Amino acid sequence: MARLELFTGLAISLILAASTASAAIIEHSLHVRIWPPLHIFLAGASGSSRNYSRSLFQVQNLTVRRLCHPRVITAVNGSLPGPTIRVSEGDTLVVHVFNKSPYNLTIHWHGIFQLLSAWADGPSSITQCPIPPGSSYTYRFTITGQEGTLWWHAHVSWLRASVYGALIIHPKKGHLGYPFPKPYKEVPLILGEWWNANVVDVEDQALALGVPPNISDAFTINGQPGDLYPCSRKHTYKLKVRPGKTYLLRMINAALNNQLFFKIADHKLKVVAVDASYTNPYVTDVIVLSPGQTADVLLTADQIPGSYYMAGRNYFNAENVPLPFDNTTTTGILLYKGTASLPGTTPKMPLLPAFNDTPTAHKFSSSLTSLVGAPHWIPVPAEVDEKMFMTISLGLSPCGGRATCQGPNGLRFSASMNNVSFQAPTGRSLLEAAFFGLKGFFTTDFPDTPPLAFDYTNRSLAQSPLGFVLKGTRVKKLKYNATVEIVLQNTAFIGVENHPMHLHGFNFHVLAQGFGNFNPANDRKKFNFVNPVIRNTIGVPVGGWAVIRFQANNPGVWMFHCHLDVHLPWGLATVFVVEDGPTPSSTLPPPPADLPKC
Ligand SMILES: *[C@@H]1O[C@H](CO)[C@@H](O)[C@H](O)[C@H]1NC(C)=O
Ligand SMILES: *[C@@H]1O[C@H](CO)[C@@H](O)[C@H](O)[C@H]1NC(C)=O
Ligand SMILES: *[C@@H]1O[C@H](CO)[C@@H](O)[C@H](O)[C@H]1NC(C)=O
Ligand SMILES: *[C@@H]1O[C@H](CO)[C@@H](O)[C@H](O)[C@H]1NC(C)=O
Ligand SMILES: *[C@@H]1O[C@H](CO)[C@@H](O)[C@H](O)[C@H]1NC(C)=O
Ligand SMILES: *[C@@H]1O[C@H](CO)[C@@H](O)[C@H](O)[C@H]1NC(C)=O
Ligand SMILES: *[C@@H]1O[C@H](CO)[C@@H](O)[C@H](O)[C@H]1NC(C)=O
Ligand SMILES: *[C@@H]1O[C@H](CO)[C@@H](O)[C@H](O)[C@H]1NC(C)=O
Ligand SMILES: *[C@@H]1O[C@H](CO)[C@@H](O)[C@H](O)[C@H]1NC(C)=O
Ligand SMILES: [Cu+2]
Repeated sequence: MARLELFTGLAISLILAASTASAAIIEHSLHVRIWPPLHIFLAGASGSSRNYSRSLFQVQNLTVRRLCHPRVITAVNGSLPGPTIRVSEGDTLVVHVFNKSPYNLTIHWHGIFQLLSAWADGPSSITQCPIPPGSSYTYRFTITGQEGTLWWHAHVSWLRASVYGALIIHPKKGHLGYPFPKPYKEVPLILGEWWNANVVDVEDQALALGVPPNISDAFTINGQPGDLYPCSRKHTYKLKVRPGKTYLLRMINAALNNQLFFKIADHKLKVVAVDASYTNPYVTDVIVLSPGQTADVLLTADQIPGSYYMAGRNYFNAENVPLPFDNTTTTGILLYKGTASLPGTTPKMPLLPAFNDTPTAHKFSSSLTSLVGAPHWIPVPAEVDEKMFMTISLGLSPCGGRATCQGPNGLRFSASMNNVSFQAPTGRSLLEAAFFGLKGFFTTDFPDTPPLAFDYTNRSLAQSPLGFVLKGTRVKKLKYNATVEIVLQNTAFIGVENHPMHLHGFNFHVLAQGFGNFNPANDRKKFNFVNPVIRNTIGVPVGGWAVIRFQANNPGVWMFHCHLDVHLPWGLATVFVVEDGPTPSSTLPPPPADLPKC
């Protein structure tokens, strides 16, 4: 029997109905908070007219001064980060993107379901060919069944280093509102990564040589590195707060290659949602975000009025990797109104976790649970149609072409899932190829299990020849509405590392996660079927595993990939091709007329 504690604080006992029941629910006594109180849950309004929100993105060169020098970056509407988009759940968003940059461009709406609008998802070569310089494309999609903090970013080469911004979905007017007291103010807080060099050059150089790329020079908060870096006093984000008030920080990790710890000196933080899914309130002094992840965090200005640093730095967890990493610290200042920041006084600095503090990172990510009954909450799909076991590996591949690679034995660094290193198609996007039935762009033989079972996380695998991998454009086909369970298993080829795996088109439930090799006999018992966290990006623990479930209720072509931009072009990706359903409302419409051509 499960003990359910109402949001109101009331405690009741409830046997969960058979629809979501599983052995685990019945056997274990669980403490579950449910929101909203049942009488509110039964209420509800519905409108039929649709609201449009139109936006224009001008993407072009921008010269900004950072770390003592002027630099040219690619940016949207002349700002870093780009503009924040605010919509209400149910709205249709129309964004005209004009590419005035010198690079091929696409924009991805990270975490948006894109129900029947896969053509607007954005990953280059997957759902569209890129928008060439001097051209434009209009992204058009309706946002249904989700609310909270998401974001948009470039999904081609490394451009998202500076082409990113917040996408905030408010609850529909007249609906339930937030499952927590309305905050005094809402503040986007975007963590980013800064390069002094041109990021496209950094990526091109690394891929030409087949070696890991150069590292970044700074981290940023809302585009500002903060005053621990040279010449950056003026480039420090400041948040002024009123004593006693509560602020909703809409946090996003937009960094390319680094997971980050974040703290504010002396202040507790309360997580109320991640990846635009409400969570049980989780009080912590540290936030841990992988690239791609978001968190809605309540901050109450309840300390002695003064100034406090907020700070972020690397959670660097790669083992056996003698490479340098960005070990710098970004800061912003939390300033209580009415307190002058006196010259010569420095704000109080939080003590950040050690770079390799995996216990802290794991405690954060494994403590999050979904808020049962909150708006858009859905139960875990009970029946599983497709069971997959996917290894996630670094490795080495043939150098290819006439290039000469500087990786071990003249090979190139690479990455794979189930021993397939993903190769993007050329000439057409996968979605066009799937939609029009074009042959020769992909095969549907992505394996459900790795070709070989081995001791996946044994550290002596580092130099194993089994880490050799070939490229292929192999996808997994799914019937409309199939429920999919995936065991994600990291391997120790080259080295172990936490990989943030991001699924396009769907949210998933995270049933369990752990270290070492997944052991079905023991680890299935740990599955949370009651209130597992719901997200679109999961940091698969370093040298460990995670299990996710989702329902393929959206026809289209959906990428599933590592959100570290160092691993994505190495091939750490696969693709789901979800078939149309039986009705017009489960059938993907044809592409818009302005879909870019290759
Ligand atoms: C459109 O917006 C109006 C005003 O904000 C709101 O009352 C209405 O419910 C919205 N309609 C839909 C379908 O979201
Ligand atoms: C971007 O800038 C254009 C003008 O250059 C403006 O019309 C548009 O509203 C801006 N977009 C956003 C989302 O702020
Ligand atoms: C934009 O920046 C790139 C790289 O710095 C440069 O090659 C290009 O000439 C610039 N384009 C314009 C229109 O300024
Ligand atoms: C990468 O770093 C190396 C060593 O510091 C430097 O020589 C090279 O120019 C850098 N590459 C780019 C594209 O900035
Ligand atoms: C960061 O790395 C540099 C170069 O590897 C090193 O000199 C420095 O001491 C490191 N700083 C910290 C805070 O670890
Ligand atoms: C890892 O593999 C090596 C070589 O096969 C073996 O000797 C060792 O016992 C394994 N380590 C563990 C922890 O199982
Ligand atoms: C992966 O495939 C390559 C090429 O076929 C093979 O050499 C290697 O042993 C395979 N590794 C694993 C772990 O399956
Ligand atoms: C898809 O599955 C959901 C719930 O699992 C069900 O309500 C819906 O009817 C299904 N749709 C189709 C077309 O099978
Ligand atoms: C830009 O995209 C086109 C079409 O996909 C492709 O042919 C071209 O090589 C790309 N350019 C660069 C610099 O990647
Ligand atoms: Cu990765």
